[in-house]
Amino acid sequence: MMRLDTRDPGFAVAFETLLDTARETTARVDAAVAEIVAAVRREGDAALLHLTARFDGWQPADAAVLRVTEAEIATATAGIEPSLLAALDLAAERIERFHRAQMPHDLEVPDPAGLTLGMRWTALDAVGLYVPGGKAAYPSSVLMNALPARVAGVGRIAMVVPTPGGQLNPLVLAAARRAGVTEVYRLGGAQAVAALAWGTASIAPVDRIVGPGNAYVAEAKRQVFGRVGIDSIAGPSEVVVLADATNDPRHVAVDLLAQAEHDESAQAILVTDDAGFAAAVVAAVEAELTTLPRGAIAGESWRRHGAVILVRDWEEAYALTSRLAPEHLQLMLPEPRAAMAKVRHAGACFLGRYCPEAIGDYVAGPNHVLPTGRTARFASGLSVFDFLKRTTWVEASQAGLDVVGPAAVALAEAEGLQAHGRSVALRLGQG
Ligand code: HSO
Ligand code: ZN
Repeated sequence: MMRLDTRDPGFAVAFETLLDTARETTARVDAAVAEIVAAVRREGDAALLHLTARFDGWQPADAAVLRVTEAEIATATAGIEPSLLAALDLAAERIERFHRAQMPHDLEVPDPAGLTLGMRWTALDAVGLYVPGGKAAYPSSVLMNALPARVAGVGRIAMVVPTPGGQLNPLVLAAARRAGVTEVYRLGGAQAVAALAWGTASIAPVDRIVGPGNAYVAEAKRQVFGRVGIDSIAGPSEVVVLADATNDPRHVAVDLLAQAEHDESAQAILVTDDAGFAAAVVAAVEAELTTLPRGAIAGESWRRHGAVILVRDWEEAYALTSRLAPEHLQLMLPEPRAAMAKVRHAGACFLGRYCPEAIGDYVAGPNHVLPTGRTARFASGLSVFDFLKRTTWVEASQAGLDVVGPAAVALAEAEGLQAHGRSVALRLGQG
């Protein structure tokens, strides 16, 4: 864990190191992925069958087996605790409500020249959702990815999930059903991404692919980008907590560990103005680590990437936080809204002492798919906008064309584009 103090002469250099340290070393898998994508394009379903045998260790009898049936979903989800289903439902309702409120309105702009200008929003036709297999499969992430698509009005949501042990995760299926996923396939890796992008005889192609995955999945998404849209490639998760000494050190400690337990590359940073409080949090982190089931992962993350930054005042804290542009920002300060106004870059903010990030991960309503690795400087979390596109339109009358047409003719002539000029000039009664 890094300890930084803005009073130290070496602070600027140390902070730069914190900013620039890459937390993830991704293996180069581009050639292997290119081969897989090419095989799926060339052989379609046949490639999916042999690649699934090779990478997931089971041999589908034919392509029809890849599709998970309604009956299978019903059987798999039958044993789920009703209280767990109720929790999933509460989360889904709240996520839906927040995303519904995001829906934008079409625009119609009358303009002084007498034209009418507009912009219309329409949903994508079909979206693919990648869900990692096994333990990395979070039902909450299924809700967070699928519900915005559903709310935006996407008609087809095709989910792919690898099943190396042959096992489907019941709660993932329940989340998919609740979120309105229309198709589920037992398929993973680069081959699943390729199938969604290019289509096969049994899987119709989609227009955009979202959802987290391993290095192969991320690289496959990069390679099919252009053919389809993709979401941003997520890096390891991170949180910055701004907390003053009036907080309970244990609360702050577990908030930091909630991030750290995601994986060894996750990063949790505490920023505070009180050295005694910082020490108390660090001690509480160590104490909690001894009992956490994922203590080994969280401990590794905390030791390798964790940091405590001691500041002279909160203005300093806001400036440093803006430079960190964290995925998650907890503002455990007396006036969190005033604090939020001063931080320019953060994926999602959690205001006050009673607002741990975990609330946002599951049930608050805003999306938990957020920009990582300082990309909050220019990127935003997943929303309905990822599943909508805009069409602009222009309506012109003869009178309107009379006003703006001559300028278009002049510009067309300057660009040497005769037909452009004539298409306007003829309507103006010239030539
Ligand atoms: N904190 C993660 C999302 C998540 N947490 C899913 C628990 N489940 C990235 O924002
Ligand atoms: Zn989380």
